[in-house]
Amino acid sequence: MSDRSLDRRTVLRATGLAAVGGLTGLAGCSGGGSSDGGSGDDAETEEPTPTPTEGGGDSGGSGSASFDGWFDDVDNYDGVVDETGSDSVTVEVGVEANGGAYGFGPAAVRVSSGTTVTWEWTGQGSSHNVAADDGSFESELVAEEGHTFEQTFESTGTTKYVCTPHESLGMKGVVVVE
Ligand SMILES: [Cu+2]
Repeated sequence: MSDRSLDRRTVLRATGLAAVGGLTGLAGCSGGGSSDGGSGDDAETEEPTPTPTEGGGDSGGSGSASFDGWFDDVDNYDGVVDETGSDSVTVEVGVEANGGAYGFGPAAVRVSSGTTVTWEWTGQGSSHNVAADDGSFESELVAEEGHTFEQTFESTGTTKYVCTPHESLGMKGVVVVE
């Protein structure tokens, strides 16, 4: 299969080369700049044939990497922190980010299914909450340092969440369960 296509390509290339060679030879013989236009046209016609196009590969994985733009306006997102296998995973609420203490730390975390994630308030940046984008959980809105909120993630998938009052500033996070 590949042999056949290679053969065909070789034949086409040879033909193209012969044609180009002939033209080049002619141009060389005439030696003048006046034949530029003509040879340019011919080169354009030959070119598409010998060029095998191997997949464009346009913007494939970037969408999932940034969670479909979820973190575009989140300045403390620095990749997904891998906490798979950890017994306890803590995310700080109110870390320095997004123009104040308006971040989750880390913004994105990966955990094993069955893991309980504990959000712990730093006491910075006034009142925060933790509210799932899909409505599956929502903490109370509090400012108190040391306050905690827990959520156990049983099923695999990605859960996006925000701090409701600071979502527009970029106080957003993700828990990836695998
Ligand atoms: Cu907040």
